[in-house]
Amino acid sequence: MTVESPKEAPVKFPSPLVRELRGARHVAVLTGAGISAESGIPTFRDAMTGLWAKFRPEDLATPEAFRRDPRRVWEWYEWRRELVARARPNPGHLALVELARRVPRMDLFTQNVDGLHQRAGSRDVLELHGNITRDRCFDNDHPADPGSRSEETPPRCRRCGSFMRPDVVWFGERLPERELEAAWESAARCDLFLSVGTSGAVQPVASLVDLARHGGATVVIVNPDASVFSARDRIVLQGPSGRILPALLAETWPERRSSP
Ligand code: BJW
Repeated sequence: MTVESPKEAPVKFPSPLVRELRGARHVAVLTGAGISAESGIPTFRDAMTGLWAKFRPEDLATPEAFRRDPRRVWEWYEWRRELVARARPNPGHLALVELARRVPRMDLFTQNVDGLHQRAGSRDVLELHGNITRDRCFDNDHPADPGSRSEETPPRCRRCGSFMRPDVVWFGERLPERELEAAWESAARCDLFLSVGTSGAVQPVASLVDLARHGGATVVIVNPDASVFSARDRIVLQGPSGRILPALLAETWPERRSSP
């Protein structure tokens, strides 16, 4: 079933979804760039506004690109860091903080590197692709010296002299083991899996939704773009997450408006 959400009309959800969410013991949530779009952070693959509308990923988000032109890659990330620093969590991020209070167990794993879930108040967020606000060195993964950056662009590691780079996962790099294992375990065991604002184009994270389906979870997809929905998806909520998620919570727990 598909729920479409025209811009201003109130969103109505199928009652089986509301019942399943209300009764869920373990909810797993996967987020992608779309959840931060309403905070003003461009997604990667949206045709006109996406971060890669002007650049090819292999020119910027690979170790080879960094080796080829470290200054160019570093400056792209510095520009994005400024966007992130100015951004604020939106109602979609805040709804997930609230959802975690409503269900016995909720695991939140994100592909985003912007830290907006944590700034909204979510705890124990599993960052599968790292965090753009941190640096580590290219050759040895030494963390950045909290004191000061060296003057060069990119700055140099104080310990080994190699270039610093953002602490994110580029194409061809391994995802952090602890986070990936936890996400795998959660997707396989949850009873409801919520996928929010991701195109599902990037592995291995894209496989989590299949894992959840095979494990018997109810899979719910939230995205304004119908092309990401698969025929296997029983419940799709078409619209921006900053609108859909708060409305879903309000309908599932109507009593929460009057609770302190
Ligand atoms: C809204 C909205 C609104 C808009 N509300 N929604 C198997 C098959 C084929 C290839 C591979 C494979 N396994 C691995 C690969 C290779 C590769 C890969 O997946 N390639 C594909 C392109 C085919 N994967 C890797 O290389 C990964 N590493 C790996 O597998 O290592 C193995 C290994 C083993 C042993 C030794 C060494 C290695 C690493 C992947 C790293 C991805 N990194 C990036 C960059 C991070 C740093 C940075 O930020 O710069 O992560 S790429 C980029 O894509 C970023 C994102 O996290 C990721 C996913 O994108 P996301 O979040 O889905 O964004 P979009 O833009 O695609 O979609 C946004 C969605 O939001 C859209 O659908 C909109 O409609 C929607 N939206 N507004 C809700 N308001």
